[in-house]
Amino acid sequence: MKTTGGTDDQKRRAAEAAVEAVEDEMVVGLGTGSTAAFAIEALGDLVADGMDVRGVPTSFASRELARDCGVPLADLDEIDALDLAIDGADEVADGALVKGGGAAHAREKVVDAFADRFLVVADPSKLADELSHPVPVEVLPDARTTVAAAVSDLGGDPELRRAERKDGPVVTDNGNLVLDCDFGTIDDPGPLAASLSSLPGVVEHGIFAGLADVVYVGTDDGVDVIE
Ligand code: ABF
Repeated sequence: MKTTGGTDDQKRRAAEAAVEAVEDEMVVGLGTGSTAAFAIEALGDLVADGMDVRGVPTSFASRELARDCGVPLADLDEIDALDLAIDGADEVADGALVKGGGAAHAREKVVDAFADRFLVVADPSKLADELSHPVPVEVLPDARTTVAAAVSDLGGDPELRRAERKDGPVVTDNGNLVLDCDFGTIDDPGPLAASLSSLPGVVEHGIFAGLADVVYVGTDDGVDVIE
């Protein structure tokens, strides 16, 4: 699935602007995806300069990158508080997000929601007037057909996410499957989010409504900050 249309420079600018909010002794949620990766690298630079920071990864990929960048890690269940989370998005509209292009949205939502402040890093291709990106829904493998039927009843068009380079479905870090559910334009994300959450077999969906505190949008010559 295509997760981005922005340039690396745009993503790096957004990520580095968000990392300016990091202070000594903070615990920081580490997002997943190519934009959040630039934030992890910038955090590694701060650690190399002597800052005392720990990161809580949202995926196997962000854990591995943080290790490579020298960012000390903590697990969510061993910390009392999380100062910041810095994470990407597939689409941003009026403060609401669709996430899950990296199939990491279940852990991302736990970490991003727990953080005192959730900073979104994005490029201009992610901005929209209304959400319309297909909503990733992580499902227990056995619930794939029942959830797909329920999504259809809600007006969505579910499609099992398949691995690009392998024959078979994408399997999440949690051992589950992902249904990408096209609802067309989502006029009001809150009620749809609640409906999806209520379906038996749904582990988590990619609508993040009311969670983001700030959106940093990297452009060709700077960063737009949306609060
Ligand atoms: C993760 O990575 C996802 O929730 C989101 O889907 C995706 C964004 O990736 P990128 O920054 O590469 O566009 O944050």
